[in-house]
Amino acid sequence: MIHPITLQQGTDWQAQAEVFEEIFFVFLALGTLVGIVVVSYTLWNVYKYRDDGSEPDADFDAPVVGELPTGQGGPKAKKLFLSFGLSAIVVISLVVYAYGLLLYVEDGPDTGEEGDIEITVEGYQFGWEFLYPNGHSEMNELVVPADKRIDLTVTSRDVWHNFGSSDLRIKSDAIPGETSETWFSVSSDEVAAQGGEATFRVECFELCGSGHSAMKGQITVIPQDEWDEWYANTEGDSESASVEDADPASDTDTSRVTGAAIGGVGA
Ligand SMILES: [Cu+2]
Repeated sequence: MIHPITLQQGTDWQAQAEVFEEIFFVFLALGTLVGIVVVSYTLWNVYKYRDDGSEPDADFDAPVVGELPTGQGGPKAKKLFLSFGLSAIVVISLVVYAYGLLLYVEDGPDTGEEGDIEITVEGYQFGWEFLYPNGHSEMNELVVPADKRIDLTVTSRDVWHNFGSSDLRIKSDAIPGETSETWFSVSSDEVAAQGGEATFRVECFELCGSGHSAMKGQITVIPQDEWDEWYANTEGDSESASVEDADPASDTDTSRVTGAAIGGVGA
């Protein structure tokens, strides 16, 4: 039922996709159960109180359409309170349960001393720039290690965008001058299942201009050791980035400086 993408190896983490899947199935199961009970009980009563042509008992207190069956404390009142009571219990339990899970979706799992990887995502017409803590930036491809919690700070350098991946069930506004947060994590099991490199499509979910539908990117998840090596090789960028920081007028990298500054505020 649950796609293995979401399972976090050796931890009690639940990825967002897994949480949403769980909520969906709990609501589906309960809705089906309640539906079966209500429809069966209705049909049973339709049969029981059918008009069979005979005269009703003189003392039979037949319900009237639209009447609230209070029954003056009689058996009908018990049924009313029972059905209201059960409905209230079901609804309140679902609200508390779903709200608890959604709080978890907001906060993410506790990563302990391991720490997270914080990346700034900057949308632009028409693409995505990913800025790493060391100043390295990637266009349209976010390369991250497996089994790590990845924290994204999402913003935009021009118009409103919306960063998201349907596969990972993540989605976050990208608004100029503002930041929003989301997180995800992919297990090494999933990376192994996809042949050593798991890829997920990234799309823009806010109509942002003529190139909106082509505003695609990719999240690539690789094993931790491979990622460490890859990341170490991006170090050179950080020096050039800091040089560029000193010169915000430099044309192509103004955006990078802006992104880093916004990332700093958001962090
Ligand atoms: Cu867009």
